[in-house]
Amino acid sequence: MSVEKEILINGYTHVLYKSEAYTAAESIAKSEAFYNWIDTRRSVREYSSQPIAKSVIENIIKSASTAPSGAHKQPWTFCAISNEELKTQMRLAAEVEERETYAKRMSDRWRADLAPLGTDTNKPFIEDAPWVIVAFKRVYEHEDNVKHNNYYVNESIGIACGMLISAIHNAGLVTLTHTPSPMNFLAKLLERPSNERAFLLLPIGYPKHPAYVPDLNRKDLDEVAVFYE
Ligand code: IYR
Repeated sequence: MSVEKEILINGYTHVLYKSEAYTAAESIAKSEAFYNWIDTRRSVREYSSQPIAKSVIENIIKSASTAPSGAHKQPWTFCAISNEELKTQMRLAAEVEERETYAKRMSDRWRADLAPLGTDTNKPFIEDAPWVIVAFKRVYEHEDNVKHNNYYVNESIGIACGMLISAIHNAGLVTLTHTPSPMNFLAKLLERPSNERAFLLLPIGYPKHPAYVPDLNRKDLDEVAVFYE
């Protein structure tokens, strides 16, 4: 049987999807190897200032931008910052918010939940890491001076950030998800347009040597999954 390279659906071209042809055994082996590899990822808070080639950052962002998104609007802008002055300004502004958050916005329970992770109001990683990425969600787009809301914006950028984190791990680098709250200072500092809202700040670099991470356990499969067979 000959297979068409492309077909029309609703008048729009659909191209043939080339799937990876693995045997069942290969799929089992690959899924296990992937799990074992991604299970080595950790959020790291201590960074070396060793530089990273810009092309690595570009590839990481291109990988994130392959994420599925609502109506394929790709409602994200990834700002990559290596400029020392900007990183210093971001650190200072983030620490102002964090001091307020830790002192006044967090409940006692929240502070207690964070204690094992060793987080505090100091954010040296924003300056120490050679690159910082700030992911902005694009709430709407302007077309002919009309605002068009994007769809499932939080879901879309959340998935893209997950893929960004995996791409960072794949490159042998480390990151962490920093969520200064509120984050409006980031849009101001980076002069972003009014349709963009800061979503997540991620330092990217090599870990300091030695670097330490909290002694955490991950939930077992039966705590995170329910099978209906
Ligand atoms: N927003 C702060 C505090 C913080 C909150 C949670 I929930 C964490 O899991 C870790 C830190 C920060 O980003 O450091």
